[in-house]
Amino acid sequence: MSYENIIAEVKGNVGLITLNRPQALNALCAALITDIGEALDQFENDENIRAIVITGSERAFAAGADIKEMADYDYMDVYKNDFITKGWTRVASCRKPVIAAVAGFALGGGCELAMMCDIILAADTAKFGQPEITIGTIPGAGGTQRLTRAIGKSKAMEMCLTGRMMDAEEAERSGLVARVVPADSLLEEAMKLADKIASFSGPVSMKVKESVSKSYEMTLTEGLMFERREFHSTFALDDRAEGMKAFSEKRKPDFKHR
Ligand code: CO8
Repeated sequence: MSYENIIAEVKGNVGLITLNRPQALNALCAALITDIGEALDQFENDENIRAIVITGSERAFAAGADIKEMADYDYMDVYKNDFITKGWTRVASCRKPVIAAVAGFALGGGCELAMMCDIILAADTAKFGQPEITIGTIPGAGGTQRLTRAIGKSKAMEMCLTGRMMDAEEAERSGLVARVVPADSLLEEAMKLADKIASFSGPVSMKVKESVSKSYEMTLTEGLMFERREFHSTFALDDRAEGMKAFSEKRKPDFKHR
């Protein structure tokens, strides 16, 4: 499958999307967002894919929405078309686990794209920021919401109100990223992580993703009930029976992803 703005590849049981607009530091033009959505559709429809990695280049994961593309929009253009919502929500609505492997700049929409993923793995060169205020606008795809939930109000306010960038070490300390790795092993580490996830039962990892994601949306009581019902539902899976049987028989489980 070939795209203009991304490279989409299948590597074993992992779908890999590499943002590929080097001339614009992977700025997220509308066509690139459409490409990501189509690649995710393909990966979600492929039974053999059980984890997805989204990455950029050494220099930039993505330097934000394409400022040159949006510069001439007026209010009615963005309001009538519900600019941003279309296409963008595709990443957050993906049911399979998605890892963002971030090196270099993850700014504005780039930081928001990373935060729509389930796990952020950062190279030691990564820089996160919401610089929209410096160009007279505000984050529009989750920067004021997901960043605040990830790192807390004070730091999120500081970043969104000043546009300051956070380096990888601070991002890990603040809970924005899962782990920092040397830049030259970022993709290898991300693929290892994705392979590990893909080695487990596909429907079970989807249930884990759905349950953890619900913790953002529900009260604790509702979330605990949701989790318990999902836990109960795993008892309908062949993979749950196989996993527990294999443990008793001291062997590796042979998951069939059903
Ligand atoms: N949009 C369009 N082009 C960009 C962008 C961008 N966001 N970022 C970089 N580029 C282009 C530059 O214009 C330049 O192109 P050219 O060579 O033709 O002049 C090329 O990429 C290289 O960039 P620089 O020369 O500026 O490289 P530097 O290393 O000097 O600087 C920076 C790197 C600091 C990343 C700098 O490019 C920069 O500040 N970029 C803009 C960052 C920014 O403000 N991002 C937020 C954008 S607004 C946003 O994301 C709102 C999100 C809303 C949700 C998403 C809706 C789609």
